[in-house]
Amino acid sequence: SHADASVGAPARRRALVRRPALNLAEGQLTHIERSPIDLALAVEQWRGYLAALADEGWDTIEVEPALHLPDSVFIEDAVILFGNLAVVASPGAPSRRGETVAAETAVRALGLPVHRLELPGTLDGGDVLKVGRTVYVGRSLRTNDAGIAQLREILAPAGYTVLAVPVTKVLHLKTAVTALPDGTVIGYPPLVDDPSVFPSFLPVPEPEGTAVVVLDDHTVLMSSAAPRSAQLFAAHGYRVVTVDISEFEKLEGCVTCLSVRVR
Ligand code: CIR
Repeated sequence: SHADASVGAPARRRALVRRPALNLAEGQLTHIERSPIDLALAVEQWRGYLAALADEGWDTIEVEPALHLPDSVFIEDAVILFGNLAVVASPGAPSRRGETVAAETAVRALGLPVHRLELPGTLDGGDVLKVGRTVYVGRSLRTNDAGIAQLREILAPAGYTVLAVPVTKVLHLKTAVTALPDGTVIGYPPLVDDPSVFPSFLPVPEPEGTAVVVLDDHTVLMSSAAPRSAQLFAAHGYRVVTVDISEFEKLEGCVTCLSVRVR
């Protein structure tokens, strides 16, 4: 017999990421005022985000960079995974439509079955919140009814229920709400249109505290800009990993949009 080095080592998981564009500072803004972006700092923060994922057992796979598509770093908007099913988005902002080509190539390279949403339907991945087999989709400035209907048709055979929810106060549904590992939906109440659509809702005290990436059943990744929300999650028994993503927050981005987790 021989020693097996993999025994006892937890399997590493994977996430898609995309390096920031050179013209990141020209990214879309809808609800906040433009403030100067430090590109070097943004790249450093992006590397810090990758390092935090790596420390937590996640390997990152780089989607081919799109150095002149300013919002391409927000890869979550371009492709959505449901188990091993991939859905290529139909970006609501014309400036972002070029982002899906390489995102599709990346999920095909993973060997996943791929579906594609088509215009006139629009849907951004940031509007999609999965909680078990329920998929909440924000009806927003980026995501329309036709996009939601296409997604519902794709997901029905896989046993997912798609529920459209209103989003008027923020860019994307996941700017307002995400979910803890146990399925509790969290959100900063002034930004949430209708918290009553979620069976279990926990208010957080800061706008940057609404976004968590579930790293495992006990651990979440979140912005360092929301320390009181981090304390709240710790009080609920979670281990919290924080990253500084200030340059991306200035562009209405958050921790979730910087990667697509392959589960
Ligand atoms: C945009 O307006 O499209 C980008 N500046 C921000 C996208 C953030 N993505 C997300 O919340 N999923």
